[in-house]
Amino acid sequence: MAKVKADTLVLILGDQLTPEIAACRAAPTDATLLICEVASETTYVRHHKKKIAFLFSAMRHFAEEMRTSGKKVIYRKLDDAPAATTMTDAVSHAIRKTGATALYATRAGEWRLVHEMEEWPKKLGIDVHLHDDDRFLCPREEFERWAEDRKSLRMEYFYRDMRRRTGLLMDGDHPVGGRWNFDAENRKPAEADLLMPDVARFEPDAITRDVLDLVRENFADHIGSSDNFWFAVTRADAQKAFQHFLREALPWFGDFQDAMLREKRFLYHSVCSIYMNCGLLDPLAMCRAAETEYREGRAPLNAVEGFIRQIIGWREYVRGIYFLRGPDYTRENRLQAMRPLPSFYWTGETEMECLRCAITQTIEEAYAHHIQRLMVTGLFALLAGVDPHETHVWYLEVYADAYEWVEAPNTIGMSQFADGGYLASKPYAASGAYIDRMSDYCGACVYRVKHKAGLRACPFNYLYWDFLIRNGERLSRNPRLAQPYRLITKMSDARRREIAEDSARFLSALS
Ligand code: FAD
Ligand code: DLZ
Ligand code: SF4
Repeated sequence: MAKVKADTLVLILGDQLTPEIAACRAAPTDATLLICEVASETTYVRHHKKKIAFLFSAMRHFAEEMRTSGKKVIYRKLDDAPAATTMTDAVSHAIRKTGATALYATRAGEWRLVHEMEEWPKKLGIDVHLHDDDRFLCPREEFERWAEDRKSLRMEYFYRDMRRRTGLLMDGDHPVGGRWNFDAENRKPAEADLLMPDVARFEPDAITRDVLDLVRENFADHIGSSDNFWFAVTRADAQKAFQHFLREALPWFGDFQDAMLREKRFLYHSVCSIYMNCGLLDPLAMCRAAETEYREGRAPLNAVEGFIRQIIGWREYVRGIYFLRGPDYTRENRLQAMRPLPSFYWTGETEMECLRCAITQTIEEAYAHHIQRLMVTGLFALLAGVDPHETHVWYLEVYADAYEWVEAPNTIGMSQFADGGYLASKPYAASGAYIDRMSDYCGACVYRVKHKAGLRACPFNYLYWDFLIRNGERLSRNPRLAQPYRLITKMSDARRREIAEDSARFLSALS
């Protein structure tokens, strides 16, 4: 790092890449921005190669953007000497080099780093100003107040509050179209269609190519490949990617939100979480732009409402839960699931076509859409009784959009039901029939989705019942599971034995 004098430093983390971030707004305008590539951030879990490449390139481009706008910037590269293992090391080093007497920073999105930052006022020996991250509609304290007197938290009521607060899709006090939620219309299976749009792809420039070399050299043993890198890495290109989604995919987003196709990895999804979560796109501005598409007749209400609900509803809600439940949330395991994550999650080598497709795509793209995460990889881990912490680490590592505040509630709460129903009212458990209805995976699978038992039967079919029977004590009183538990009470002993034997055979082969 070159010697520079600076009175005040503003630390910008890799997922805070906007000049509107709280610390930047609070600091004096002539403060020096500090952006650091730090080893511990790349290895506290072993992030996917494309995730590291994306973030480092976006950080380097953001530094350029800020310099061009007249800001002073100190950028620390991963291999700059002396090595900085942790964020605290990197910041201490910058303070020594610059003689800075004040540091501004915005609180991180993961407890691990929040705790590290809270030590800084003591450790760094200069004035430290920590600011809440106010890029979210619902501040942490407000979510706590909202949750305080409720027996169970349900996203739908939170979402309605966010609609009222933002005025998005509202006609006065009423939801546009007379209903808050059009989800029931958003469950159509898709058919492979040559006219289906591709995701917006961007050619790596010199900065990205440098980063890709660095990743190849330093992270060879992390999952995935850095080849075929197409993410946007600047604010301008992320905006182009979003505009591409608005034009080419939003009108069909609702209808096919839950669909899965072997040859279409992105369907009509926005593929924008990557950009939103690191600060390149502003979620509220995106929702307003989507609303305009509806108001001006270019996209139907079910699509636009669905898209807006994911962002001002689910995205805000899971963040509220993450901070409300505290740092131990990722250790929740109410179903006491203990199985190690099967090794095919790291290779995609399995005969189950749905899992092969979702995992191979994840390894190649660092992306899978929601239903692949929830109803393929998540569903299998749930039914097989995989330790939810191992599943959580996998999701945090493999997706380019993954940060604990959003990943952990989705994995621990929604997908693995490991918090005992705090986030979701029932486990997302299903047999192979669900995957068959929503995808074209089963036709290409060695297993038979219509078979209930035996070597050729779809494993989801017996694992579903085995999961419910195994967890009967904990789940049978859940009113939303009354119907399957009624069927279980009517099951013959022979059928129960068959389910137990098929499941035991399959699961023991897994390990
Ligand atoms: P779209 O389908 O285009 O949806 C639009 C936007 O809505 C997304 O970009 C995202 O910002 C938001 N959104 C949609 N669903 C959710 C949700 N359940 N929670 C929060 N925001 C949502 N999302 C992440 O951003 N990071 C994660 O690490 C992450 N981990 C997940 C793990 C599991 C087990 C599951 C089931 C879901 C996870 N999600 C995560 C939520 C969701 O799968 C992704 O946001 C979505 O797939 C991103 O793709 P997209 O941008 O094409 O989304
Ligand atoms: C994910 C990530 C990675 C891989 N590397 C860095 C880094 O080198 N420097 C940095 O400032 N941030 C990085 N990040 C993002 C942080 O891990 C993220 O800010 C925290 O996890 C909080 O969300
Ligand atoms: Fe997946 Fe079962 Fe369908 Fe095979 S048959 S693709 S394992 S759901």
